[in-house]
Amino acid sequence: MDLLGESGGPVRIAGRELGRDELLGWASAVAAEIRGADSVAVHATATAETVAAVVGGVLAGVPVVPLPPDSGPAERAHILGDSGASLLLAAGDVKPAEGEPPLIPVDALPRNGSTRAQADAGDTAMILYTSGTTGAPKGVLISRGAIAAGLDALAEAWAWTPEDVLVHGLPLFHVHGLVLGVLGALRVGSPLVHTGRPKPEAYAAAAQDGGGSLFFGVPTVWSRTAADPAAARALRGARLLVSGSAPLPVPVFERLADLTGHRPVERYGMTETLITVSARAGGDRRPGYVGTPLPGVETRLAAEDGGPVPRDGETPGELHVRAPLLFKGYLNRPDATAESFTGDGWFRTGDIATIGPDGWHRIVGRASTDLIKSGGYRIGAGEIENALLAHPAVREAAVVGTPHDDLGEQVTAYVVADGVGETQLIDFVAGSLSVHKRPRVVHLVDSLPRNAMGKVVKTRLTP
Ligand code: MCA
Ligand code: AMP
Repeated sequence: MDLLGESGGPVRIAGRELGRDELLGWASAVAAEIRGADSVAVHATATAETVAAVVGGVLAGVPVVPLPPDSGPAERAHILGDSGASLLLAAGDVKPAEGEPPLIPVDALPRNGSTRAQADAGDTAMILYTSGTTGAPKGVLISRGAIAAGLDALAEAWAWTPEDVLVHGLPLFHVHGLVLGVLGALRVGSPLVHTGRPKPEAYAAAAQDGGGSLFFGVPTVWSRTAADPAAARALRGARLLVSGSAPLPVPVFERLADLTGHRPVERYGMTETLITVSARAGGDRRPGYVGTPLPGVETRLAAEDGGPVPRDGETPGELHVRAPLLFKGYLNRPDATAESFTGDGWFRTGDIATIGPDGWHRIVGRASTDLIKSGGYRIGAGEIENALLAHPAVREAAVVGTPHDDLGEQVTAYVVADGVGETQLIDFVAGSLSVHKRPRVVHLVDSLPRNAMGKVVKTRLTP
């Protein structure tokens, strides 16, 4: 099955513009290099090389494993080792570390390839690494069919057509920036302007000079835009502003609506489920609500004992979803895959929601304090605790998300340690994990609050 649409506009990224034919010719040359591989890793900078490499994987029918380019050595080694990727696709100036797969220098490949392989809807297109509450990130297996179904549902919900010009500056190693933001444009056929980073002034310039009509951002991007009236006003000519990956604060929704003249469309999803719930281009948009299920998606709420929860718009429960766009499972983790589904086949999102009689969903929180959302990034407390505990001076560590005006939540660590300072610990974590996983705040404390079983009670953590 084909993931890409039959025709489409150019991709502009990092100051380069690739026409459709040039992109497909280049990606086909990548496909010729990787054909038959079990999976390939892509050093996923926001560049044309990344787009060509990912599309090359799609054309070759080879699963792509995007590597966050700033991931520290421990995280990178885990992703490469766990995925078993046999090749690394990157620009030629990237030097693989010892033990890493051999490099295919994407920039050195010709732009006139023609390799295409047959692939089925059930074949894995992407393996996206995402954090759980404990341990190292898990590889989420996403099929071609799920991506196609997810993108088609969004195109319908947002009236997204080749007439749109999609603009965003999100990272190319998550569902938001890569699946929606690159494959979405290539499937729908709309031109894409990637702004490098998602800065308000870059969005404003793309609206005015690039004809941008459809804009994607995480709430941090929209809150920064709302704080920059000149940039926000430049978006008045847009068609649709879409927010997702984390809760959009109501005051940001309202300020953005005042300045841009657009009530943003909010949508909710996960790496494991793609986007499942959204407001519609042609319908109502309500601050604080993420909309109604996309075509083909079923949702329900479950109480703590698994029992049903009324759809009264008030009673919260854990959100469960069932849909053709769900993931195939976690790579090498049948136990974790089984645990994430109920006995009757629904995926447990771990998010707490309400559903109104009219079907509108509101996300009110998460079941676990151990998953943090900072700037739209999903961060597992356990992974950071383990990184801190690797420091010889650290005896105990507990990590939580605390409110942050710009990022939604910030990573905050409580640490029992001897003779080490806060900054040293932040730098130590930065030495093994990605930039956004570094604690912003470290509290050195004498002890951690524990219950009778000896388990840390995170709700009782205070500086
Ligand atoms: C960061 N910095 C730090 C620390 N952390 N410095 C000291 N201590 C720390 N602990 C540095 C950074 O390196 C950066 O430096 C500077 O502080 C500012 O960082 P930050 O505040 O994080 O801002 P930013 O770099 O501008 O990033 C904000 C961002 C980013 C652009 C919104 O968080 C982002 O791209 N988020 C998108 C995440 C995303 O795509 N999620 C989708 C997941 P310097 O300036 O020197 O670099 S997919 C998903 O969720 C689903 C499916 C869905 O629903 O979409
Ligand atoms: P990730 O797997 O990185 O995509 O993170 C998925 C998580 O992001 C979900 O489980 C939610 O907790 C959160 N999330 C995504 N979109 C929204 C939204 N619109 N409102 C609130 N939370 C969201």
